[in-house]
Amino acid sequence: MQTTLIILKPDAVQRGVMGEIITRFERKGLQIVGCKMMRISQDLAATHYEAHKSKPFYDGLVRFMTSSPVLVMAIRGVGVIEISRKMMGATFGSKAEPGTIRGDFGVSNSYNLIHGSDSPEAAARELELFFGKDEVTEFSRSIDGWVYDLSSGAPE
Ligand code: 3AN
Repeated sequence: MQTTLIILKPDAVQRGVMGEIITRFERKGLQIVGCKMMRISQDLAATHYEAHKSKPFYDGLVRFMTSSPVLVMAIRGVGVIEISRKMMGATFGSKAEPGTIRGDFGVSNSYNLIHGSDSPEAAARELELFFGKDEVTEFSRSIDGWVYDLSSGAPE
């Protein structure tokens, strides 16, 4: 089991598509174990995107991410990092395949609706940045025996 950080960016919140995006994760069988709305501070945006500091799009990205509230989620599942990245689609809305979140909900290359951690190391770092310890709750779901084959003892 893995947990990843998903951010529904200001454009997803303002355009009123949070519910449709959350529904996709729920329908997939992934489990939301943390969820809150927040306004990202300059400091948090700078830390979160520090790897992109030298990029030409960095200032615009920080301005966008701090411009309006976001919805941050901790989402759990077997292989959730790879699965959620596939569900998000390519970085640019103009390039993302139909069927993906970015491919279905947007056309912009800057306003691309969603962030998802891209590795286990990034997920651990980003979850700690955005969530306090008691804000992510581990709980068992009665549907897990139908979402996963649990007959071997491990979810498959
Ligand atoms: P992804 O979110 O698909 O992992 P990254 O990690 O390459 O994409 O980039 C982080 C964020 O920076 C993206 N979500 C996107 O919002 C923004 N970004 C990346 N490349 C560009 C670009 N060329 N122009 C504008 N924004 C960009």
